Amino acid sequence: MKKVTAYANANIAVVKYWGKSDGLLNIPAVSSLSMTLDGIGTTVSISPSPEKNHILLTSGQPAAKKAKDRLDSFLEQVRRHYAFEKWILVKTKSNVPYGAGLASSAAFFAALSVALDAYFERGLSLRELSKIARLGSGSAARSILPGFVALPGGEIDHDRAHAFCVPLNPKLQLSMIIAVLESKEKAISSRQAMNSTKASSPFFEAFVNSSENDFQGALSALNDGMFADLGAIMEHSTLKMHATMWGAKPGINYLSPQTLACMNFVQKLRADYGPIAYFTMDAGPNVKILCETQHSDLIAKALFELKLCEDIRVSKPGQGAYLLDEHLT
Ligand code: 2P0
Repeated sequence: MKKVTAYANANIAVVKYWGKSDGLLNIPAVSSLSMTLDGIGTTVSISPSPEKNHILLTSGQPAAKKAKDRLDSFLEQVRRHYAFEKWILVKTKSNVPYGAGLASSAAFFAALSVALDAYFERGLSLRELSKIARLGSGSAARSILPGFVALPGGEIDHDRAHAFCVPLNPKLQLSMIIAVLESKEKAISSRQAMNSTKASSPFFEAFVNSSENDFQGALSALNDGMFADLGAIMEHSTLKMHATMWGAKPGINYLSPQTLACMNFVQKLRADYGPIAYFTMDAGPNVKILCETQHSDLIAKALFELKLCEDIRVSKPGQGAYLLDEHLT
């Protein structure tokens, strides 16, 4: 029986994607920039389905209806662009908590796209794979690629909305510390929250209009090796994104008291030691801290001593999505 397996790392946005310019094609309203993590991600195996429908097993168990419906609509979309006829069994296993703002859907759809390509023997380019992954999840388009990755957004079509690798000045040796404060699934999905923000927040237009400046600034900071500039842009983009959500009707809040305590911790680090660490948060309370690798162990240790975290992971820039020889059972 034919089996294909792929793995993709999660990624964390430095310049945030929030809102879509095209909901059907899942094209982001703004350009975004992320770091692909190392060793934090999802494996996906594909084999023929024994039934006349697709099947999704998560860690060996039938997936929740919401996840299965999302898989079905993704496969339907993919079929429209890259025709295929078969029913498939998708098995997935992740070391990222699902739906907790830790980019689990990015890793899943990136791995699934690479696995589908191999399963149907298409030999698609990374550019095409990124476009397919984007149909599943905007952030997944970035997890196809390694290191620092950009995804253009705005009024662009399907062909142009693919990720590309961003050159990094070799003097920048960066790490991301993941402070897992809560690993339970969020009450409102990013997709719902984005759509509601776009429809009702008076701040959304300002977020979109000011994002290109953040994006260009981050590209320059990476190219010029300016860590403090990159970190400041990341915090600015993050806080604007959350402020935009707070302005939705009803307001959307993903942050918790522990999130604010972590943000204060990072600000205190800078007050005491200079520009060594910057925070970002996604669609959940968990905090990610960007730092230079030389400081990552000390910062992680100080964070641990705060006793706020369920788990702390430290990650360097990781590889793009790739095929594996071993399959999920
Ligand atoms: C990002 N996030 O740039 C932003 C920042 C969360 C906050 O992309 O609707 O799962 O599937 O395209 O990619 C999370 O949203 O949303 C996300 P869809 P996605 O990483």
